[in-house]
Amino acid sequence: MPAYRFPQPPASDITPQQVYLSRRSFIGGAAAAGMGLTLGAGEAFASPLTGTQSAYTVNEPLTPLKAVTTYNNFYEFGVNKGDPAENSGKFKPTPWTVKVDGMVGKPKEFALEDLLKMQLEDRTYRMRCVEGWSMVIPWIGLPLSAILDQVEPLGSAKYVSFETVVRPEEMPGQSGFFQPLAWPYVEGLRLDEARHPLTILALGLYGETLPNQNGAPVRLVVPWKYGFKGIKSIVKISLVEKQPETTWKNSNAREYGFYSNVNPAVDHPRWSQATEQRIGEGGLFGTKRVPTLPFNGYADQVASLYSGMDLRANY
Ligand SMILES: Nc1nc2c(c(=O)[nH]1)N[C@H]1C(S)=C(S)[C@@H](COP(=O)(O)O)O[C@H]1N2
Ligand SMILES: [Mo]
Repeated sequence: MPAYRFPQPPASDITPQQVYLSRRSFIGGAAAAGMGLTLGAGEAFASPLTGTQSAYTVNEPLTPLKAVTTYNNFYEFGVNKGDPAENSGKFKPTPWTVKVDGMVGKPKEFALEDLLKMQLEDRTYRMRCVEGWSMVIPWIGLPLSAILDQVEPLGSAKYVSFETVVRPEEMPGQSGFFQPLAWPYVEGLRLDEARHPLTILALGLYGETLPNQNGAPVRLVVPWKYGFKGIKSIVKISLVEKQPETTWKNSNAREYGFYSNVNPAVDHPRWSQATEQRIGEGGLFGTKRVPTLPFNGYADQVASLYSGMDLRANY
């Protein structure tokens, strides 16, 4: 990632977030349908996506929807934080299929409709970007393990690799003179990380299908790792034997490793990882920083995956 800069938190006087919050509080109540319709009029909630409440969810102030959808990293649409929202209008997230192949008993192509029909869950997660900022985002998605179970991984499969779509016609960052990364964007997890119940494929946020800038129509979310592991607009998932290549490690292996677990004790070579700025908190030009937690606060659930591992060597 380019030089570190303090983010400028967008204003938080956002009605869609309030609409979402009111709608959530009605879920399960008899008033849901009628009130939802009233609140949704003229808003982006004409086709709300809902999931069952999940135990894997944090109860912390949500980052305003406006910030979640205008302060993004998605280099296929440009390298500046505002680029994905501004340049992703031509991107077509439907129709869509995700191909799951490799060392599996039953390779399968999942149409977006198949994914949307699976058991979706509401998952509010803390998200930590390696650049030093964080958000709290109410995702809707499904455990990645549900997909993996369907394709029946073979004993030889040890890792899972992921690939983003390549569409220079629709993604200006893939067609310009300056190509910041090699495409496709690729990511990977160890199979046990991929199967961990916290790991999800997100299909929506704030009660709506994913905006293009957030990785429509389907992206990975691994809340105990730095944000760049959360690969967007996924077209392929492969079960493999060897540790897969990952985009940021390929781009700069000294600064970005395969594991990328959030770790306040291991600095990035160019800056400390001890604290973070919650986007949208502390006023328009707020620079208030809060401590970063080991594994982004999910240590109780995931630390055992790495027992006996040197987390400084495996960054
Ligand atoms: N394909 C692709 N996926 C990507 C990126 C990218 O540039 N391309 N950026 C990553 C980074 S660095 C972060 S912090 C998150 C940001 O997700 P958000 O914009 O939904 O908050 O997406 C990740 N996934
Ligand atoms: Mo990031």
